[in-house]
Amino acid sequence: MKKILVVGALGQIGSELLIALREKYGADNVIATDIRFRNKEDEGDGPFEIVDCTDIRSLSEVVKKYQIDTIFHLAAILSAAAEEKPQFAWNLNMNGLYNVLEISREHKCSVFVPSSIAAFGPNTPQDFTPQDTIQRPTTIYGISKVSGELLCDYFHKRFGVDTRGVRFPGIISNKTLPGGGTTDYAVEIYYEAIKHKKYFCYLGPNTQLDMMYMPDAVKASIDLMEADPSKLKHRNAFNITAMSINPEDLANVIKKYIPTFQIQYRVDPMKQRIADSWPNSLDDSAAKEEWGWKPDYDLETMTKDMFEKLAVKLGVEL
Ligand code: AKB
Repeated sequence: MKKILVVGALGQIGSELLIALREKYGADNVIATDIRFRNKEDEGDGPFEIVDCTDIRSLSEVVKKYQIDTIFHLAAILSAAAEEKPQFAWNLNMNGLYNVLEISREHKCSVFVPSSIAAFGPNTPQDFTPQDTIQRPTTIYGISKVSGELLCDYFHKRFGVDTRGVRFPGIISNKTLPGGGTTDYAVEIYYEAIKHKKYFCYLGPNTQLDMMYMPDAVKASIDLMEADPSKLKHRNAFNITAMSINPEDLANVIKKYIPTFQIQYRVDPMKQRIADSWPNSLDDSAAKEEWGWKPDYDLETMTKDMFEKLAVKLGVEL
C-alpha cells in the first residue's frame, strides 16, 4: 500500500483530492499537510501535520516519520495573487517545489506536480494548443509553472525521480473556494447566481478558457500517478481539459436553472490581460493516448451537479 503525503491539503484541489485519496488508499496511509491548523471537517479522519514546504527540514521530518513514498505537491500561489506579490510567489512556487523534488530524490518518492494553462503565453498557438509548443508566459505564476515543468523533467532525467504532472485548466468546484486565480470567476458565478441572481464578471464576455469540474481534476491526478510508467512519453505537464468556455456560455447555461439571472461586466484590466495571454483551448490527445485521460463532465452535466450540491450547501431550493 502506498504511503502518501499531500502538501497543501487544505487548498482548493488538495481538500478534495485528500478525500478521494483516503477513500482509495485508506485514511491512515494519506498524510495531510498544510501551513494552517487542521479543520476536522475539511480534511476528514487521518493524520495531519503542519508543514511549510519552503522549510526543507519540516518536509523531511514528515517524510521520514511516515515513510512516505508518494507526494502530491499542491501548495502554490495562483496567477492573480502572484502578480500582486511576485517575490513571495516565486519563493513558494519554486523553492517549495525544489524542496519537494530534493526530498523525493533522497527518499525515492514519486511526485505529482500540477502545472497550468498559465505555462503558455501570448505567442503560443491559442486554439487547440499542442502538447509541445512555444512556452513564453508573461506572468510570474506562468514563469514559475514552466520552470516547474522543466525542473520536474530534470529531476526525472538526471536522478530518476518518478515525477508526473498535468497542466490544469480553471477548476470549478462546489466545496472549497479558489483564491487568487484568474479563472475563479467560473466558481463565483454559481454562488452569486444562487444568492443574488446577478454576477459582475471581471473578465469580458468572450474570454475563452479551458475549464474542468473538480471530480475530473481529482480523477486525472490519481489516474496519472497510477499509470504504467512505460507508456508515458511526456511524464510532466500533460495538457488536459474538459471544456473550452467563456463567461457568456456560463451565464447561458445558468439561465436554464435561474431564468432571471443577469451577468454584467466590470473588467479587471490585470486579470483580463492574464486571461488573454492564455490559450483558448488545449489539445489533450497526449494524455488520452499515454494514460487514458477522459473527462466525465461537460458544461451541462457540471452545471447540473453544481446546482444540486450548492442548493444543499447554501440551503436553498432551485
Ligand atoms: C489560475 O487562475 O491562476 C489557476 C490556473 C489556471 O492555474 N486557476
